[in-house]
Amino acid sequence: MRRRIRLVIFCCLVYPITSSADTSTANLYQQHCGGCHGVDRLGGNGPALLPQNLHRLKQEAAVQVITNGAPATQMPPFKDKLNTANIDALVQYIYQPLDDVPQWGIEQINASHVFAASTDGDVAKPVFDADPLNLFVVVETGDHHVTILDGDKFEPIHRFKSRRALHGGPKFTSDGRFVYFASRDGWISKFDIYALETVAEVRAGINTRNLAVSSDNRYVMVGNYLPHNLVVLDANDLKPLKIISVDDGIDNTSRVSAVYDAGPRNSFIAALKDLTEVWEISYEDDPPYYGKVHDYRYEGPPENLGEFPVRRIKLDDYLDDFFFDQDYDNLVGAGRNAKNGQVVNLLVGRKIADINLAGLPHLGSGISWQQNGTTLLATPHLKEAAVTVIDTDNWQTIKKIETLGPGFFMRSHKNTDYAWVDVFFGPNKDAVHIINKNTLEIVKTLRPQPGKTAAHVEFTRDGRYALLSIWDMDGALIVYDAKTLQEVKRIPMVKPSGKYNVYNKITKEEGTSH
Ligand code: DHE
Repeated sequence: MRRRIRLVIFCCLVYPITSSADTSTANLYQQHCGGCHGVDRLGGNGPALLPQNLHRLKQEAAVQVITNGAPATQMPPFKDKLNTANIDALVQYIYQPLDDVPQWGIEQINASHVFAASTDGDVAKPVFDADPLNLFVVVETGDHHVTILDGDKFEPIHRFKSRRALHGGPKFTSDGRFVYFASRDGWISKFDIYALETVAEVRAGINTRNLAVSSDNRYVMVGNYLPHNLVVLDANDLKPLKIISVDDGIDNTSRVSAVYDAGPRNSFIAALKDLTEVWEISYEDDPPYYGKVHDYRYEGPPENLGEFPVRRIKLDDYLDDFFFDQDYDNLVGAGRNAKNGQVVNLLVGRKIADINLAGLPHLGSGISWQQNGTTLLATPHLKEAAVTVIDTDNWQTIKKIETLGPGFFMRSHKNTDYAWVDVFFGPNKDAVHIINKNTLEIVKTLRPQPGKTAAHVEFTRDGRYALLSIWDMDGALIVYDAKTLQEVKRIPMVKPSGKYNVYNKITKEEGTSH
């Protein structure tokens, strides 16, 4: 019988270690794993380690991950610190169910909610002089801060403490005034850029993937690893409106891999980890009929029961990672262990093509541009030293550009001839390639700070400058002239991860993530 969301007290989120585990393994876990995966196994910088979140990973594979690390993640190898018996014991430990599975329902979300109503909308215009649409929001993961940077003068105008471990791109309201952040431990924060103040916060999950904001600025949707659900928040005050449990209506639940706004369709699209399905959730007032909706799936005020219906698009394989084409008609993505990528057409609701995309793109890493009347898509790979370029007319790979190593991020802008791609992993992590979008050749490889990871580029609103991060506690944001490729300025920052230009984000510029 389906388990309804139950209430539990907050302390079980902090100390629910299994009583059955022997103390020495529990100590090992705390010593080596708890710092990232949570002392309670509920996730932190790393994902939650519970049987219900691990069922796609066989136990032998888990032994390999602990021994050798997980490619393309922050998971290091432990083979020099732990012997085989220790690793086996840890695997047994993380596949043990917790005595009490923590729940995070409407009641807990409401109890976590903070809303500073007095600062919301009181300020009619920005409290600073800079162009509010050419600001950069820079996430500094090194000390959990965010910097608001003037994109004309390249000077910080404000810096504030964020929640721990923000991950994924912050999302903006369509006028660029408000920005929303998600932390890996479920905190959603809304920041007023005009007033330079955080106006609302809520904890929407225990272990969260990311958030999306509806194009009509009314809703925020949060995708969670734990619980297995999607949470709809009111975008104004971040109050929870509805929880949508992610399940197949029979017995299987799923983690959410990521959720995105598909503005032209007035819907959110969610990629799932444990079901071979993609979900579309309409946010229209008069939503389309997607078929019978199971009432048990929802928690929230009764008046929201019929809203946010789910369309389940069934696939042959998992779709862990995807990006949209520029029209939002197609999803292009791949499963974590898939041999091929797939194109899912949202109009007809099924896979329409297989594509040669085996090396796993990082979510949101794909960009597009026009060439000779066709739209090209390009993405780096987490498992392959290459950038794949695809012609979207026929979904054929027209070129694999060899790089010095697997990469995380690729960025461009319609006003530049170049696309920038990092080499995030391996001995060349300090290298960044610059690719000519017309010839599809690497024209230059920069090494801005030898030995230090250089990654994630974002352009100014006019595309004249490219800003690149040095991912180090003693790091920097480096501003390049996007035409001459010469360094213009270096701004010290504490491990700046992503940076997001307000104008490029709200106009859905083709060279950046949406
Ligand atoms: Fe990310 C975006 C998933 C590891 C930094 N990453 C995203 C998004 C997803 C995702 C779902 C899109 C969310 C959005 O913008 O709405 N990331 C994953 C993974 O599955 C993976 C491989 C393993 C994991 O730990 O979850 C992973 N990501 C990392 C890192 O190790 C990085 C480099 C450092 C960190 O902060 O954890 C990292 N991811 C980022 C950044 C973005 C991102 C900076 C936003 C890019 C953008 O320009 O939009």
